[in-house]
Amino acid sequence: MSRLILALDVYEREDALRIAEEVRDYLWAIKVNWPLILGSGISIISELKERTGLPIIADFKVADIPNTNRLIAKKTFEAGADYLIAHGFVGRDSIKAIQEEGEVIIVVEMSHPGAKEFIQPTVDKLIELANEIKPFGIIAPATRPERVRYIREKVDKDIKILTPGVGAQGGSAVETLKAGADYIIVGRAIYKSKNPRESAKKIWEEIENGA
Ligand code: NUP
Repeated sequence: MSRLILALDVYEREDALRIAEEVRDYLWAIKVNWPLILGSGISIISELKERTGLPIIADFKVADIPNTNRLIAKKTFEAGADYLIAHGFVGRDSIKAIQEEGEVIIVVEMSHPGAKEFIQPTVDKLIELANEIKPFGIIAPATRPERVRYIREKVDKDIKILTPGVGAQGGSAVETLKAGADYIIVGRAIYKSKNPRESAKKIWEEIENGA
């Protein structure tokens, strides 16, 4: 099974469906984020699922009180999403409210430079939270393989590590997998490519050969 996740951050429905169909053979799942939902509506989730047969991860980075998190999660899972990404810093109760509706993925450390300001100092506590409430997975930065290694050592083995930051943000798929990541998330390096299928294939091959 593939370990590549496509971050499909385009606005238009037609672009999203075309790219998804072109690259689906090399993917484990498709991640949708606000740009696509705001551009094409929530129904794009079920359309992508029907066209590709792949799991859909809703990257909404939910960060609210338990009741609002629950209301958001209900609609997201009803729309066909298989996983919902949420921030852990809002606390256990907010995450548990999502878990009552479906599978959650918690952000433990983000991939951009600004993550060093507030998120990185909190990582140990977010790992503790993950180990306690056992989400499907956590997000860790492919831009910092040494941090993926650190997080992998501390987080329970059965919790998957999903890592954005490969390609456009400068991270390497092979280095990130060596550090202990389970899945590689790639957006622009695939959907902005002149030939998305070729680009996805190349990254897939890197993952298969180098990991
Ligand atoms: O820490 C994170 N970094 C990150 O890039 C957490 C994320 N969810 N993402 C998302 O992954 C980001 O919003 C985008 O959807 C994708 C990376 O896209 P790209 O940099 O490969 O284009």
